[in-house]
Amino acid sequence: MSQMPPPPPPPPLGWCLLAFSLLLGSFCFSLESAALDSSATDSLNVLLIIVDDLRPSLGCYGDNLVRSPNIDQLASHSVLFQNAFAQQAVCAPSRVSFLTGRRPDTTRLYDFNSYWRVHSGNFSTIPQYFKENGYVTMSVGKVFHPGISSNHSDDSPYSWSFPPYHPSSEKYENTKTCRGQDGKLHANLLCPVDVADVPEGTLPDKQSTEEAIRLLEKMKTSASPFFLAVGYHKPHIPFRYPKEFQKLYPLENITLAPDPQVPDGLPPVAYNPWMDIREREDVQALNISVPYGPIPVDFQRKIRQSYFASVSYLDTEVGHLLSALDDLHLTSNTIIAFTSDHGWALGEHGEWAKYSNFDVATRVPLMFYVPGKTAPLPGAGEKLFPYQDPFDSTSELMDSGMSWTS
Ligand SMILES: *[C@@H]1O[C@H](CO)[C@@H](O)[C@H](O)[C@H]1NC(C)=O
Ligand SMILES: *[C@@H]1O[C@H](CO)[C@@H](O)[C@H](O)[C@H]1NC(C)=O
Ligand SMILES: *[C@@H]1O[C@H](CO)[C@@H](O)[C@H](O)[C@H]1NC(C)=O
Ligand SMILES: *[C@@H]1O[C@H](CO)[C@@H](O)[C@H](O)[C@H]1NC(C)=O
Ligand SMILES: [Ca+2]
Repeated sequence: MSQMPPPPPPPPLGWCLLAFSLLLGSFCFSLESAALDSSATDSLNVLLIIVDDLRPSLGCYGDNLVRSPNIDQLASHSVLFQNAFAQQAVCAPSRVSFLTGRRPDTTRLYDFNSYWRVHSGNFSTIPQYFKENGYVTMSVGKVFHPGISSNHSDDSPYSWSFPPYHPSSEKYENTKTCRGQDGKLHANLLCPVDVADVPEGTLPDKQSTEEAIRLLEKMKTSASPFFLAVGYHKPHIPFRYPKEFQKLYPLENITLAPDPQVPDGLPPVAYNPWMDIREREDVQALNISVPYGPIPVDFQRKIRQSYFASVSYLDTEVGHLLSALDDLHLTSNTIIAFTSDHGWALGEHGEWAKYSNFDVATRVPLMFYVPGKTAPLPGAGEKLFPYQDPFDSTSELMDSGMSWTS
């Protein structure tokens, strides 16, 4: 792999299409009645939806419990990758890796403490590549990890045409806004809320959807194509979500992980003691032993319930966003990429949260909708997609795509 991406080539479609045009099908996005007219526009727009800590617990990945009708609907028009794995189950290293198309060994970021442009190499990013090729690039919510790993600016000005948007209510995420059993407000892990009662009367992902829709409305009449990245916060902890979503998952319907015990002989290095969960007030009160726990089984069920409820809340926000795209008649000329920065263990082998290298923590949903091109795979794919090298891997994938359809 070369140190820098190749010089900007003429094709306007960008990495998603280039790297993932391995499947060529033909269909119309059923939500949008307008017939596709490939001559209507030269450059497709790109909507990248990047979710925080979402494992593929989604209907479209065969989960029978989780309600995710909007993401499933997107999946039904997309190429869905069954074997997509993040490079590392931690936000900053994973995001810097896939946004630069380089492994953590190259970006030299395994934590949160350095900015790749000064620490390892002045690598271009996917949005930067679009920006340098005539796109208006926009960031809403958590796209780059905040802090020094993106120079406290989400890699501005290199990646974005104007300053990224962050929802104002994000600052309350870790404060005492969760009603506990004692009737008082706590900084809990489990945090179903009445949205009317929380500070500002809204939640970060709702604000991000609203801002993204505002930007889409603005871009509708723009002469330039756009690359809009929308970074959703849920289901990242705390599980702070509108409480009505809890009703979708009655506790009596929630099972434990199929293998909830820490296995005998597990090498300690393979295990991560989920310290971020332990810091929450409701978990602290359980006095769980470090490093292995266990978490009491009724609380395990509650964590799973709240994770799934957060996923359904997220799904609703994705639905609002995609409906707006449709209402604005942009679905016929916008590529939609949907993914997450890593997964999350929900009690499998006694493991919780991210950080480990088990599949549940590293596997991510990944799908691409390309107007007029994509259709779901006829069967589950077997190939690994290691999140690498979007700039460099085009020719091989293009060839296999061509032969697949012929
Ligand atoms: C890093 O790359 C950007 C463009 O990709 C360029 O504008 C900037 O000058 C470079 N910085 C250094 C230190 O080379
Ligand atoms: C990081 O941000 C600081 C402060 O805005 C700026 O002076 C510096 O040039 C940025 N680093 C790079 C590599 O652009
Ligand atoms: C809970 O499980 C029961 C029994 O399988 C099922 O009938 C019911 O629909 C489930 N409820 C929900 C909300 O999934
Ligand atoms: C917490 O658990 C430890 C043993 O695991 C015990 O010694 C301690 O007294 C407990 N503390 C509380 C507050 O229950
Ligand atoms: Ca994350």
